[in-house]
Amino acid sequence: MWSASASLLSLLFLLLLPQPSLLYSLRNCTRDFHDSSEVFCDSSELTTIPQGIPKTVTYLTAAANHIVTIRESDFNGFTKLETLVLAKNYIKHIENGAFSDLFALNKLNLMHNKLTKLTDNMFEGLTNLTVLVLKNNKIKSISPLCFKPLGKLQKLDMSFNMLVNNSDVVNIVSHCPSLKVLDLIKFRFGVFRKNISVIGDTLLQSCSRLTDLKLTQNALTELSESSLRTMTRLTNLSIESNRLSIIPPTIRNMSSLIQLSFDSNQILKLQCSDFLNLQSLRKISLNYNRISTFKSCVFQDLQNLRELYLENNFISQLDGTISNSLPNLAVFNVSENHLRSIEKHTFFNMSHLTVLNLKSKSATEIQSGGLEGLVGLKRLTFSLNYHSGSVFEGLTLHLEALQELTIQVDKSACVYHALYILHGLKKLRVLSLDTICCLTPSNIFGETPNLINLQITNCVEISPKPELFHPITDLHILNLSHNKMKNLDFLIKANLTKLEKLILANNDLAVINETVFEALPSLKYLDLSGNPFVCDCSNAWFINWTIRNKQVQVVNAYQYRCSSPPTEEGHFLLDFNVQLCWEFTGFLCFISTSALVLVTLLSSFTYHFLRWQLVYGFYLLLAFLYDSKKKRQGCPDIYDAFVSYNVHDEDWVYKELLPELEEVQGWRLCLHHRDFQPGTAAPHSQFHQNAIYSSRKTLCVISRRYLQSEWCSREIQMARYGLTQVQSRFSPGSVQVYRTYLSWTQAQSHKGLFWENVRRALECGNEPTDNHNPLTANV
Ligand SMILES: *[C@@H]1O[C@H](CO)[C@@H](O)[C@H](O)[C@H]1NC(C)=O
Ligand SMILES: *[C@@H]1O[C@H](CO)[C@@H](O)[C@H](O)[C@H]1NC(C)=O
Ligand SMILES: *[C@@H]1O[C@H](CO)[C@@H](O)[C@H](O)[C@H]1NC(C)=O
Ligand SMILES: *[C@@H]1O[C@H](CO)[C@@H](O)[C@H](O)[C@H]1NC(C)=O
Ligand SMILES: *[C@@H]1O[C@H](CO)[C@@H](O)[C@H](O)[C@H]1NC(C)=O
Ligand SMILES: *[C@@H]1O[C@H](CO)[C@@H](O)[C@H](O)[C@H]1NC(C)=O
Ligand SMILES: *[C@@H]1O[C@H](CO)[C@@H](O)[C@H](O)[C@H]1NC(C)=O
Ligand SMILES: *[C@@H]1O[C@H](CO)[C@@H](O)[C@H](O)[C@H]1NC(C)=O
Ligand SMILES: *[C@@H]1O[C@H](CO)[C@@H](O)[C@H](O)[C@H]1NC(C)=O
Ligand SMILES: *[C@@H]1O[C@H](CO)[C@@H](O)[C@H](O)[C@H]1NC(C)=O
Ligand SMILES: *[C@@H]1O[C@H](CO)[C@@H](O)[C@H](O)[C@H]1NC(C)=O
Ligand SMILES: CC(=O)N[C@H]1CO[C@H](CO)[C@@H](O)[C@@H]1O
Repeated sequence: MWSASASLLSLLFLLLLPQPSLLYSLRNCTRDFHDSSEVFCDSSELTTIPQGIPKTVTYLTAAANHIVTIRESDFNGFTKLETLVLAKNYIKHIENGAFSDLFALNKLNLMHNKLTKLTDNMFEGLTNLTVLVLKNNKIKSISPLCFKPLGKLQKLDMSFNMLVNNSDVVNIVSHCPSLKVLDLIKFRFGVFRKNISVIGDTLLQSCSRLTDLKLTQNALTELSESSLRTMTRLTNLSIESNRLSIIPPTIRNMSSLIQLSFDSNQILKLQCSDFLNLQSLRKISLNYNRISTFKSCVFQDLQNLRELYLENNFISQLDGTISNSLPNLAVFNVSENHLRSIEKHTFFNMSHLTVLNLKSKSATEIQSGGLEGLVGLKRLTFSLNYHSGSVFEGLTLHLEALQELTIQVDKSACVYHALYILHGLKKLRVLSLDTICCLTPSNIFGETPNLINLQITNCVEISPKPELFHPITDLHILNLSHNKMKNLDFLIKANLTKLEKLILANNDLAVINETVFEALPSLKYLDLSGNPFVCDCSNAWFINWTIRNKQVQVVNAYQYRCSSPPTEEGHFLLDFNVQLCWEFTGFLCFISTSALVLVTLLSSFTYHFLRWQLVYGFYLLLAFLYDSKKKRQGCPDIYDAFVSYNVHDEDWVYKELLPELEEVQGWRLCLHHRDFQPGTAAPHSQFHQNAIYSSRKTLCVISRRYLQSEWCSREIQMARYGLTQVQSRFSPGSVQVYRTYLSWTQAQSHKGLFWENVRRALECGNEPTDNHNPLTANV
C-alpha cells in the first residue's frame, strides 16, 4: 500500500513536471503571443541553437547572438520552417546536412557572419529556398556543387565578400536557373589577382533569367562585349562605383532594360551607339562621371526615357539635342556641371519636362528665350552669371505651371528686375533666392501669392521691410540663413501668422527679443545656429524660453555659443545662468517692496505720533508757497495781525484787546468772528489758513476754553509741538518762526508793560525777537 501510493505520487510528480527542454528554451526564446509558430531568440547571448524549440515552428530568428557553429542536429525535423534568420552571429562553420530537413524553407538570412567558404553539402535540402542573404561574410571560395540544391533560388545577395577566383561566380549561377535578383556589391572580383577587373563573356552566361543585377564597387574596368548578352529579361542594371571609362557595349540591344545606372565611374564621353535599341529605358543615371560632351545622336533611340541624370560631370554646353531627341523627358538633372550658356530654344519642344536642374558650378548665361517651351515645368533650378546687373532684364520666365524656383547668382546681386522674373508665376509655392539681395520694390511677391516656402540666403546684410511679406500670407517656411542680419524687427509687422519653420542660421543676431515670437503664433521650428549670441541678462528671456517652451523646437540650441561678453566667449549659451538675472530683478523687487513697506510703516508711525508736526510742516510749506506767490504778485499784507481766540473770550478781546491795539496802538487786526465773510467762513481750517496768510502776525488769545476748542487747539498744537512755547508770532514769509509768550494774568498789575510788550512783538519786523527778552516769559 505504502509503496503503491509512493510510486503513484512519483508518477504524478513526473507528469506535473514540464519537459525540461521546453523549460530550457523558454529561458532564451519567446513564442509569439498570437502565432505560436513564430519563435524569437534574438539578442539572448546564445552560443548554440537552443534545444526544445517546437518542431512545428514556421518562423525562427536567432539573430545577434554568439553562435559559432550550426550543428547537423540543430534543425532536425523542422519541416515546417519557412523563414530562418541567423544574421549577426559569429557563424564560421555549417556542418554538412544541417539544413537537410528544411524542405519548406523560403528565406535564409546569414548576413553579418564569419563564413569563409561555401561547401558542397552546405545547402543540401533547401529545395524550396527563394531568398538567400550571404552579404557581409568573408567568403573566399564557393565549391562547384554548393548551389546545386537551390533550384528555386530567385534572389541572392552575396555583397561584401572576398571572392578570390572570379570563376567561382559560375558555381553560383550555373545552378540557379530561377535566379532573378543578384547583388554582387563589393564582391571583389579579381581583387587578389593582377588587376583583371573584367567580367568576361562566360562568367554570367547562365544568368539568363536575371531581372536585377547589381555590380557596384567591384573595381571593374571592363565588361566584355557579350558578358550580359544572355540576360534578355534584365530590367535594372546598376554598375556604380567602378572604373568603367565607356558605356559597356554589351548593353546595346538589351531592349528589356528599364533602369540603368553608371554613377561614379570614369566615363569620358557618350557615343551615338551607347544606348542603341534601348527602347524600354525610362531612367539613366550617369552622375559623377567625366562626361564633357555628347552628340545629338546619343539619345535617339530613347523614346521612352523619362529621367536623365547627369549631375557632377564636365558638361559646358547643351544644344538642341535634348529637346529634339527626348521629347518625353520629365526629369532632367544636369546640376553641378559648368554650363556656360543656355541658348534660345534649348528646351523648346519639351512640354513634358516637369523637373529641370541647371544649377552650375560656374554661373550660366541664360539667353533670351533659353527657357521657352517648358510649359509643364514645375521645378526649376538655375545659376546666373552676374553681368553688370542687366542679367535679369531679358529673363521673363513665362512658366505658368512652375511651383518651385531656385535661382543662384555668382556674386551678390541687386535684382531690380526680380519683379519681371516672378511675373506670372501664380502657382509658385517654393522660392529660393541665393545671393539675390535687394528685395526691392517691396511688392515683388505680389505676383506669387501662393508661396509657402521662401529662402533668401547669402546676402551681405539684408534688412527686409515687413511689407515685403504682406502678399504671402500662406508662408510656412522661411529660410534667411547667411545674411548678416542684425535684428528681426521686420518680423513683428510681417503678418506671418502661418509660419511654422524659421531658419536664421549664420546671421549676426546677438539678442533675441520675445516680441518677435509673439508675432509668429504658428511657429514650431526655429534654427539660430551660428549666431554671435550675447550671454548676459538681455538674452535671459530667450534662454529660458528655449529650454522651457513647449511649442517651438529650437534646433541645436545646446550647441549655440556665446560671442560676448569676453568672459563668456566660447561658452554654451544655454549654460548661462539666467537664475542670476531673475535673482537680481528679484533683489530689486525686494528692495522696492521693502522700501514701500518701510515708507508705509514710517508714515503711519509718523501720522500716529507726529501728526501735528506734519500738519504744521504742511502748513508752513503752504504758507511759504502762498507767501512767495504773494511776493511775486506784490500783494501787501491786509492785516497786521490775525487774532485767534475762542468765542468765550470774545468779551475780553472786544473790551481789552481791541481798544488797546486798534484804537490806542493803531494796528489793523483780523478777528475771525468779525472779519470773515459768511461764505468763506465755513471750513475752519481753510479760512483760518487764508486769514493767517493775509496777516503779518498771528496773535493767540489762550485760555482754557481756547485749548479745548477743536480748531483752536489744533492751531495751538501746531505751534506747541514744534516750538514748546506758545506761539504768538508766526511769520509765513519765512520758515523761521518767532514767538513771544506774554501772560495776561501775570501782567494784571502792569497792564501798560503788557501792552507795550504786545506792541513790540507786533512791531518788530522780520527780525527774530530775542527770546531772552526779560519781558517775555517761558511757559
Ligand atoms: C515551397 O514554398 C511555397 C511557397 O513559396 C509553398 O507553397 C510550398 O508548400 C513549399 N513547398 C514545400 C515542399 O514545403
Ligand atoms: C579559378 O577557378 C578555376 C575553376 O574552378 C580554376 O581552373 C582556376 O585555376 C582558378 N584560378 C585560380 C587563380 O585559383
Ligand atoms: C592596377 O590597378 C591600379 C589601380 O587601378 C592601377 O593604378 C595600375 O596601373 C593597375 N596595374 C595594371 C598592371 O594594370
Ligand atoms: C527595378 O526597376 C523597377 C522599375 O523601374 C523598380 O520598380 C524596382 O524597384 C527596381 N528593382 C530594384 C531591385 O531596384
Ligand atoms: C542590335 O540589334 C540590331 C538589330 O536590331 C543588330 O543589327 C545589331 O547587330 C545588334 N547589335 C548587337 C551589338 O548585338
Ligand atoms: C538634382 O541634383 C541635385 C544636385 O546634385 C540634387 O540635390 C537633386 O536632388 C537632384 N534632383 C533630383 C530631382 O533628383
Ligand atoms: C519642335 O517640334 C516640332 C515638331 O513637333 C518641330 O517642327 C520643331 O522644329 C521643333 N522645334 C525645335 C526648336 O526643336
Ligand atoms: C537654409 O538655407 C541654407 C543656405 O542655403 C541651407 O544650407 C540650409 O540647408 C537651408 N535650411 C533648410 C532647413 O532649408
Ligand atoms: C494678416 O494675415 C491674415 C491672414 O493670415 C489676413 O487675414 C490679414 O488681413 C493680414 N493683415 C494684414 C495687416 O495684412
Ligand atoms: C524688443 O523689441 C521691441 C520692439 O522692437 C522693443 O520695443 C523692445 O525694447 C525690445 N526689447 C529688448 C529687450 O530689446
Ligand atoms: C520661463 O519660460 C516658461 C515657459 O515659456 C515660462 O512659463 C516662465 O514664466 C519663464 N520664466 C521666467 C522667469 O520668465
Ligand atoms: C543554449 C543557450 O545558449 N542558452 C543560454 C540561455 O541564456 C543564458 C543567459 O541568458 C545563457 O547563459 C545560456 O547559455
